[in-house]
Amino acid sequence: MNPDFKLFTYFRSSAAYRARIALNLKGIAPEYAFIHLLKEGGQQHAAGFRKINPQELIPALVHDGHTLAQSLAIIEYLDEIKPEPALLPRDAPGRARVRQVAYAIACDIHPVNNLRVLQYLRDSHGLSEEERARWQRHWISLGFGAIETLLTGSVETGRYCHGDTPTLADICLIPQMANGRRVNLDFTAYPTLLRIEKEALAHPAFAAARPEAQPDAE
Ligand SMILES: N[C@@H](CCC(=O)N[C@@H](CS)C(=O)NCC(=O)O)C(=O)O
Repeated sequence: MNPDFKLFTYFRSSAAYRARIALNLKGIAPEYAFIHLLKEGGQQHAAGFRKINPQELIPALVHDGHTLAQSLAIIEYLDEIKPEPALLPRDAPGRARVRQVAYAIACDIHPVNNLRVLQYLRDSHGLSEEERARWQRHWISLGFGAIETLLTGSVETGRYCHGDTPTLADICLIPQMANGRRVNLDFTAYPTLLRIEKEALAHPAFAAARPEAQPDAE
């Protein structure tokens, strides 16, 4: 364990899953602080955690006197303080392409399916569990359809989303695919995503970051 790094995480959180993959790829084994998103009305809303992240979202990372939140900011921070292995390509068009995939997931798919959104749909609009799952499938499939087209049509796609090594794009993709599986998304239309997922989950850094491999898994 590397006690210089402390990650606030929850096994089922796909944003925390991104941070866990990045830490594993960098060979950093942080101390974990587990924040249960459902127990006690959601431990992310407790006063103690609000001081860590006023957004009341995980992940958060404490390192070297800095308290960071937002998974992509955390991952780029890790990439800057420990540049190898690089999580972004060296060339500007490559970096833009990797970020395009990452943001399509982190900015467009994930936010509308977040726990607090689903709780609002339940509490203020009376949506049932199945209606909320259908909502999630709708937004995930819309995003995955575009990403599948982008990746399949590009010579820059390799064993991973960009070339033959994991990047920020894969770090966002694999957790989002896990979320899709939780709501029984049909993956038939995404053969390239499935191929990349298989490749990634054979990588120890991704395998060790899976929700079911976490100490707080239920
Ligand atoms: N854009 C943020 C999203 C963070 C986020 O939404 N985390 C979720 C778990 S995946 C969360 O903490 N949800 C708690 C809630 O909705 O109350 C990031 O990338 O870190």
